[in-house]
Amino acid sequence: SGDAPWWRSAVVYQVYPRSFADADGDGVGDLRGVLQRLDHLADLGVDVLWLSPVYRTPQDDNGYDISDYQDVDPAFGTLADLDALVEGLHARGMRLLMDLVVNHTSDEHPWFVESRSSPVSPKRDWYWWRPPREGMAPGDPGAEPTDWRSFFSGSAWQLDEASGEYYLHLFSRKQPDLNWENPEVRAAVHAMMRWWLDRGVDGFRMDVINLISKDPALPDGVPDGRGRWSDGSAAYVCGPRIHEFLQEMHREVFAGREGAFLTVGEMPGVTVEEARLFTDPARREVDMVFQFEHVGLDQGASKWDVRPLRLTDLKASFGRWQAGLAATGWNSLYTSNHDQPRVVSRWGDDGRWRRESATAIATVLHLHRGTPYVYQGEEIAMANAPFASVDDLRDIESLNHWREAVEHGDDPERVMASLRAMGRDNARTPMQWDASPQAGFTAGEPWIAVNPDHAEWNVAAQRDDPHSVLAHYRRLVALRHEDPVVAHGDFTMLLPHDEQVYAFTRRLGDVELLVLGNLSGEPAVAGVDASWAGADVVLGNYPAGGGQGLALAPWEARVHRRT
Ligand code: ISL
Repeated sequence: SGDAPWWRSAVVYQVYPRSFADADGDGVGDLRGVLQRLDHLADLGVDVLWLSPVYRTPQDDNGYDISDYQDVDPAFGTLADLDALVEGLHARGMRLLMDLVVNHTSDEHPWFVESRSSPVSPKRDWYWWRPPREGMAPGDPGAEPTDWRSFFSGSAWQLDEASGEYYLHLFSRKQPDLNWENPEVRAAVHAMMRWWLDRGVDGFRMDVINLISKDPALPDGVPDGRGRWSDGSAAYVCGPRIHEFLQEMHREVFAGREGAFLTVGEMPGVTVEEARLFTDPARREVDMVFQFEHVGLDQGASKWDVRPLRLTDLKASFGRWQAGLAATGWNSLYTSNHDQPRVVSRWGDDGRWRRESATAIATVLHLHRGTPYVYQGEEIAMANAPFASVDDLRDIESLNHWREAVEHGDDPERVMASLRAMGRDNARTPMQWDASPQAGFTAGEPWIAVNPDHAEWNVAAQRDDPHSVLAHYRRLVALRHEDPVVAHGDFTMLLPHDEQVYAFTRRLGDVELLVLGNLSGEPAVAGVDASWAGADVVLGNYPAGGGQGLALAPWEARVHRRT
C-alpha cells in the first residue's frame, strides 16, 4: 500500500452548487456559498470536493448544458470565486474535482451556434448533422435519421428548420452531441482541460464519458416496448473508439504533468469487463468509473418502473464488481448523487429507522474496496421530498417524462408516484444546514422548495451529537484514513443468499475485518463463523449496544476487527 495512488484512501464529497449554499440571497446556490461552508467538509474529513458544473449555462439541465467551458456562470459567481475555492480547498489539504461535460455542449455554445449557421460552416462537422431519412421530407413523422430515444424522452434528433437537417441530442434538445470523430473537437476539449489544470484544479469527473464514441453508421436501435422510440445504446455505449479517445485524452492532458490528479468516468451501461479495461492503470485511461448496475436493480424496463430492491441482488452485483476489479482496476462506491433519489428513502427506512438505516447503508458501502463518494446531505440522512404535484418539480428529465406519459394516457397519479420515488429533484432540494425557515440555505426564495423535515434533520442539530448520522460518517471517513485494511485490503463476500444481512470480510496481511449490516427492520443473526463473536468492534451504529454476539438489532451495522 506504500506506493498506492493517493485516491485509494480518499473519500470524495459531491457538491451540487445550485442546492448547497446561497451566499447572495437570489435563491440559487453559488461558489461563495460553497466557500463559506468549507469547514463542513473539513469537519467530515473528506479529501476531495467534486463540484457539479458551474460553467456558463442557460440552465436547461442545471448546468450540464454548457455554453462556455472557460467561464463561471454569473448565477454561480466568477472565475475569481473559483480560484478562491481552489485556494481554500488546498489550504485545508483537500482537492477539487471539476465536472467535465463534453459529450455535448449547450445549443447556445458558440461552437454549436456556428455549426448550425450553415451546412457549409467549418464547424458543421463538430456535431452530428444528418438529412431526413431516405425519401422523406424534413419533419415528416419517422423522418428522423435514426429511431433512437433520448434519455430525456422523445426522439434523440431535433430538426433544424433552416437547413432541413437534424442534429443528434442524446439528452435534451438544448444539449447537442459533439462529434468526437472530428480531431478538431478532441483538440479543443484537450486544450480546455489543460487550461483548467493550469488554473490549479486536481482532476475531472467526466459526464457520460462512455457515450462519446458513436458508431458513425448510426444504425437504428432495438425496439424495447417503451413506445415509439427505440434503444440506440448499442451504437454509443462504449462505442468503437472509446478506449482510443480516453487514451488520447490522457496523453494530451495529463502525461508528463506534475501533480496528483484524479479522473473518474461516469459510464451508464458499462460492464465490469469494460470497466476493467477503463481502469487498468497500465492502459492510462481513467482512474475509476461510476457504474450503474446497482442503481438499476430496483427498476424494470425503465427507471420509472419502480420495484423493491432484493438484498441478494445487491450483494450479487457489488460482489461481481468487487471480484472483477480486484486484481486490476478500481471501484468507485456510491449510492447517491444528484441523479438518484435519496438512499435512506430508497433502500433504507426514512420513518422509524432513519438514523439507523442511513448509517447501516453507509457502513456497508464505505467498507467495500474502492473509493467512496458522499453526496451532499447524505451525511445527515436527507430524505426524498414530499412533492405534492408536478408543479413542485424542476428537473427536465422529470418534466419531460411527465408530459410524455400523461399525453400517452398514463394515469397521472401513477406517473407522479414514480416521479416521487425516482425523480432527480429528490436529490436537489436545498442542503439542510439548520432549522430556520429556508434551512440556512438562502436568505431569499429558494429555486426549489426546502424539504419541511429540515426542522429536525439538519447539520446544526447533528454537528455536536456523537450519535448522529453526521458523526457516523465522520467516523467512517476517519477509519478509512487510519486503518490501511479499509483502503487496501482484499474483499470476500459472505452470505450471498441471506435477504437480511450484508456480510463480508476485508484482509490485509494479518489484519482482518468483518463487516455486518442488517439491512432490514427486523432483528437478525449473522450466520458467519462463530469465532467472530468475541472480536473487537471498531465501529457500530448502535451507541447503547445492539445485538449480542452475532445477533443484530434492526438496521444495525458493525465492523469487527481481529489480527
Ligand atoms: O439520471 C439518469 C437516470 O435516468 C440518467 O439518465 C442520467 O441522465 C445519466 O446518468 C447521465 O447523467 C449525467 O449526464 C446528464 C445529466 O443530466 C446528469 O445530471 C449527469 O449526471 C447529461 O449531461
